[in-house]
Amino acid sequence: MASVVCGIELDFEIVDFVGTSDTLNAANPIGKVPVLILPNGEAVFDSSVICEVFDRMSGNQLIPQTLDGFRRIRTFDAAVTGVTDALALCIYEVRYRPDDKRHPDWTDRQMGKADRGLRWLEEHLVDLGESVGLGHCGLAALIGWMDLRFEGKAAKDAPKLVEWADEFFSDHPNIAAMKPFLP
Ligand SMILES: N[C@@H](CCC(=O)N[C@@H](CS)C(=O)NCC(=O)O)C(=O)O
Repeated sequence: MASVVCGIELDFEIVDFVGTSDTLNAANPIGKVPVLILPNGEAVFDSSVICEVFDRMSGNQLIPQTLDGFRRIRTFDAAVTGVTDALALCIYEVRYRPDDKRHPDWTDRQMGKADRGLRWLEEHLVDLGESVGLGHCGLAALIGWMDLRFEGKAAKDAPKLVEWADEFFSDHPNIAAMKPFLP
């Protein structure tokens, strides 16, 4: 989504991050997606770093450069990332741990972080401002991903965010085309 905003064309390669992928681990030792491979073959990883690279490549199309704008959007994005990370940990608890090793209190703790983060995002939607940038892309990606992995949760717990995303995707079909999907 951020690449679309910045007018940067990418070739996409789908890799399996659930199992062990030598291709992914060679590009990112942490074994996580996304990874950006530059024309010179260098790898850039962690979505926040990739977005900062896009931002610089595009003359700051993604991140405001005023102190106040920077603080506002980076903090908004940190909340999006925090919700995503907490929900991902809930998925991993089920995906990677056998039944008898699961710890519901720990999962509840992560879900509490996600729920507080979603409420915070609803209260701070105004921080996004008019110009489409990092905060819009992060939130749109989060809601798109929740649709896949936590069907119905966003509509129940964060209806304002879903309303915002519906309008955003309908206003920006080129960004909507980049919504998360299951291969
Ligand atoms: N902080 C990283 C998180 C990326 C992340 O957690 N990606 C997940 C997929 S949504 C992943 O690759 N998980 C595989 C794993 O944790 O082994 C980022 O924003 O790039």
